[in-house]
Amino acid sequence: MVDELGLFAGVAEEIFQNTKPYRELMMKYNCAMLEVKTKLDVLNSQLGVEHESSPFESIHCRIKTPSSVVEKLKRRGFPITLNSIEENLNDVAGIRVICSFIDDIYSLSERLCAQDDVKVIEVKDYIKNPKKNGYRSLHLILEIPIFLLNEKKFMRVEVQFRTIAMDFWASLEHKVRYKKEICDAEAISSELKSCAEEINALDVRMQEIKRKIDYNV
Ligand code: 0O2
Repeated sequence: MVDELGLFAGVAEEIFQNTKPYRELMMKYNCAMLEVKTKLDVLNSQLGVEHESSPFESIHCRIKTPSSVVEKLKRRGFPITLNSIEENLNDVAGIRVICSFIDDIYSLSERLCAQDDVKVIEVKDYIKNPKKNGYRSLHLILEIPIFLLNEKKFMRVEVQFRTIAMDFWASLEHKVRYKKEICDAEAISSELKSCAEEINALDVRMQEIKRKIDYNV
């Protein structure tokens, strides 16, 4: 059964999807996402040459779907309008950077944040301060200028940095979170939490091995 808000959200999603202003806004988010991705690619190439190994393994970009935009605004109690998207959502444009080692996450993110056209709005360090469920990642909310035909506009982009192991964990946990009926959900959550601790211990050990190899100690 669709409630009144659900029905409204459905209509809003349809309107968003089919209007030019919405497509224009998403085009701007897409441009900002490409700007940040290029910055990360450049850093990866240069650090790769200097240190003979690239800091990230893979990079994934996505623009939130209209249904996901509407769902998040609705869930947070914000108006479902274009202005509200820009004011209230930080992750319409999202980039996920997957690194092998925790140190690479910090060196890449520090170099990105130090660039003079990047404004750091927020840093959420779920590696140093993991979520209760065991979730670990470093999240940056950045603002970056894009240059359009007749304007310069600042747009927000969320960048998530994770190790391969953290990403493996988060992908499975994401599935569990969005699945409606799960048998023994409590046991699964506690199993996942314990896996998150093991994964962290492994990330730390792998980092230490790399340090020994790099510095020959
Ligand atoms: P989806 O489907 O991945 O896009 P903010 O965006 O800063 O206003 P929010 O959304 O609470 O506030 O920020 P937070 O906690 O930094 O989470 C943003 C995103 O991080 C989430 O987006 C997920 O992608 C990821 N994330 C955060 N916590 C968890 C977690 O416990 N498990 C997993 N698997 N991912 C997590 P969305 O919009 O929730 O979802």
